[in-house]
Amino acid sequence: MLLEGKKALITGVANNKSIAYAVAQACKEHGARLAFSYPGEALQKRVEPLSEELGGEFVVPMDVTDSNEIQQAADTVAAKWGNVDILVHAIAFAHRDDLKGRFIETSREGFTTAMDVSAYSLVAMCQAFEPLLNPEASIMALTYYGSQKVVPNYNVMGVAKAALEASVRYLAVDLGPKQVRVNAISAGPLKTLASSGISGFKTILSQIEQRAPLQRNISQEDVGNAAVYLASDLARGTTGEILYVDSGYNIMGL
Ligand code: NAD
Ligand code: 0WE
Repeated sequence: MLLEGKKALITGVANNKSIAYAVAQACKEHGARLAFSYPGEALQKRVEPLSEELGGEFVVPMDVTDSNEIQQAADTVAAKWGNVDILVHAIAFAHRDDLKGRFIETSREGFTTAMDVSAYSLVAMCQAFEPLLNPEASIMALTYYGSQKVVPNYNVMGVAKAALEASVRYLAVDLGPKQVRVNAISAGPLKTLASSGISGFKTILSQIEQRAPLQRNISQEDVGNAAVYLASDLARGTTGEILYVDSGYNIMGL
């Protein structure tokens, strides 16, 4: 088992379609021990039963816009486990109105919100959890191709994901001397809570089927398996990397 006894804190589980849920499931299958974070009481009611289902050991509140809450979550993990091997960042948020229409109309507040929740939060988490990270720990974030090329309507989230990916590289350098690795998985489009109600999402899915080398969309399980690889010692030579799990779509020029 690739992750035998490794302790994984999973953020971003909202329901059983969440990418984080598939990552947790795959880590569990490979022997990892799990804990889950959630932002606010509304999500607690959703996360607790899913944690039970996956054999999670505890759940902890962590709204990433609140530095105190991130520190308290790190303190809880320190008290429960003493240290941690795997951190999964699967968090993004922009105002719904900012995910349509012209990017040029993004407000200062909308830009700040998207950057804070979707990019800075990885830095804040690494800061708070640094003292708990075991040697050879693996940190990973979820990103999307809209950081590299313009995807209609992804708008301010594309900018936030570009900042997230650059943060992965700078964090990899800071944590490298401890043999802690920081990477991101750039996942192809998936039906989740975060993609529901996005105008043009079905068109994006059908473009992948038509244009991607593998001529199919990816599954949550595909991302879970890639996450197991990055979390495991098989990837001990890889840090600061963006691993595309997108049926090869990103390599195409036309
Ligand atoms: P999801 O809605 O299941 O997960 C998003 C999570 O972000 C939710 O669990 C939500 O609670 C959490 N979140 C939002 N604001 C938060 C805050 N302030 N503090 C803590 N948590 C907060 O959707 P998903 O598609 O599984 O998204 C997970 C990650 O995958 C995101 O980073 C997203 O950008 C990325 N991603 C998604 C797709 C896709 O097509 N669905 C593709 C590539 C990357
Ligand atoms: O990262 C994402 C989704 C991020 C997201 C989604 C929402 C919807 C609900 C961030 N904030 C919010 N805020 C809400 O109120 N993806 C990669 C999925 C996604 O979202 C898109 C996409 C794709 C793909 C938005 C526009 C165009 C394509």
